[in-house]
Amino acid sequence: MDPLAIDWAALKDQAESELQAASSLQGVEEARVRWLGRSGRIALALRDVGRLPAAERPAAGAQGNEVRAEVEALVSERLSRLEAEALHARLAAETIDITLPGQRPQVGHAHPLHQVWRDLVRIFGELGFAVADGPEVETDWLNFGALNIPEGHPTRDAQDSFYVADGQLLRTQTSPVQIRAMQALAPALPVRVVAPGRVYRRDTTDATHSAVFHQIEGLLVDRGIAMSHMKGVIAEFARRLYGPETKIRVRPSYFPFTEPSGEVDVTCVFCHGAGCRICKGTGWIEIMGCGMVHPVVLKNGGYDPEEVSGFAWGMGIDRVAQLRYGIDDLRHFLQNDLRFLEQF
Ligand code: 2NM
Repeated sequence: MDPLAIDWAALKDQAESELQAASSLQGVEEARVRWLGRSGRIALALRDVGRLPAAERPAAGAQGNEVRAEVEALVSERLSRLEAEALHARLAAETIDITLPGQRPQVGHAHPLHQVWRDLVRIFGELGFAVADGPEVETDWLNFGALNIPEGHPTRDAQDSFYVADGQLLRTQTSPVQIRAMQALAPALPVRVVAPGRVYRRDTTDATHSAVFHQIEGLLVDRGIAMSHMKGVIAEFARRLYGPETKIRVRPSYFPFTEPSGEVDVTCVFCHGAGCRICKGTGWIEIMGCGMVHPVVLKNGGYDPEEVSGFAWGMGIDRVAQLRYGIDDLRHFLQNDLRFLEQF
């Protein structure tokens, strides 16, 4: 072979094998510069074409241009292959396994006492009673006086109240809310409210007593209200709370703000009246106190006891919750121990 002849086929083979060996985009770029750059192997070889005998130049030049086009094509082919491989690798690496269990968010729930609170409010709501509320720090007058509990009355001693200042105290019952409701509504009729809430009495805390507990009291005032209405409402409430077979009985009792007054028992929710440990063999469980609103209380609420009458009742929310969940110690409800609370 002519010592000046250019072996284009060999150049092309060498370029091809270097490009095949380039395994990264950077490697291909380096090979491109090496072969196709301004002083790359192909440019240099094309320069050599000028030193060939004139007769050989056109063919050698044409062959050189062809090889350059082929190497250019090889470069772009190699680039797109490597780009495709990189994309596939990325897609494989970024795959998420949708069958893996996710991380569940921790969802909280209402305190067991509040679950019972909401149930009771819902049932009375279905029976037509609106919710009323009032402050936990009350005046002596609304907590006691207006409710027919004058100074010196033994009921005051029994509640051994927490007085704060200026004749104010932590309410010992939610009844002052009922007085407030009457005063706000009078002379409109009917008054049909329940007052759920936290109350305070200076009790020595033990399994069955707490200085802080919860009550829901109800009040209905209208013309011509009799005890039969009271028993009907309470019986329906008991059926909705404990089931359609539930019966009630009302025993005589005493409250300063009602006359007559009664205690309401329901047939035992555990033995249905047969007698068990929970009802101490009686078949009955006490759930609330009730009575016909005392004329003095109606007057303090802004109503004329000659014109209207009403009934009221009060029950302990904590006690309903204790019965429902079988809790033997009231203090569990107040200690905020998650091991306890998470069970409800
Ligand atoms: C009870 C029992 C009986 C009661 C009375 C009143 C008011 F304000 F109307 F006079 N509110 N709640 C009442 C009656 C509460 O709790 C054992």
